[in-house]
Amino acid sequence: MLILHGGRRSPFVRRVAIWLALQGRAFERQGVELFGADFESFAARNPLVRVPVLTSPHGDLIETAAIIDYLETSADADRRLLPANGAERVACLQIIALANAIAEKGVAYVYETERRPADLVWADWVQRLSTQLRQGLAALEAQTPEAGWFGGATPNGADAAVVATMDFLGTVPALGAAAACPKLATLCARSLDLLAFAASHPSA
Ligand SMILES: N[C@@H](CCC(=O)N[C@@H](CS)C(=O)NCC(=O)O)C(=O)O
Repeated sequence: MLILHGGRRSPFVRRVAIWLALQGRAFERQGVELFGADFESFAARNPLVRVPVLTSPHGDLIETAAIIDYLETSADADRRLLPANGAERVACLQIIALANAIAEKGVAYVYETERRPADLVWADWVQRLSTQLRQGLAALEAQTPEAGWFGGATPNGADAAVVATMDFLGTVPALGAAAACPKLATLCARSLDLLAFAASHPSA
């Protein structure tokens, strides 16, 4: 049995959860108190004490990109969520890269504004993160389809990454990400019609 370790708010854990579900894989979820009780014990699964970790027949896998590579290469061809090759694969991976980069900056924003003591918050850094997020979101919004999915008639890996990132940013009201990105907001709303997305929503 595959076990996905990590909480519901993490955009990286969510991407793996959506990916597993879209591929129709059975898996269990295991919450982790990274900033609390599990900090020491979780190092046995990931020495960096980060999530996601996927417990698999090959042991504890770390880092979203490597976990996704495992899921893709171990799936039957008709279950894969990345185009096999060519321009379609490049385009799909670039959307995932952009969504991932936005998620990284969003997580940095959350650490700076929610975890750091208020008297130590670096205002210039918060401003820089906000600018990077706004620019990244504008680029992603511009490439978002008016209808359907990045994958066309059915969602692919780009949809998994984009929805995971946007729903995470939705947990940070100060960013107002959805208001600035109507096509992305519509895509996220549409995703909730599918259990593969809805089951792992941060509020589920
Ligand atoms: N590059 C990593 C990033 C993972 C990551 O930053 N996860 C966060 C949760 S959203 C985490 O575990 N943070 C704890 C820490 O960095 O100490 C991946 O894609 O797996």
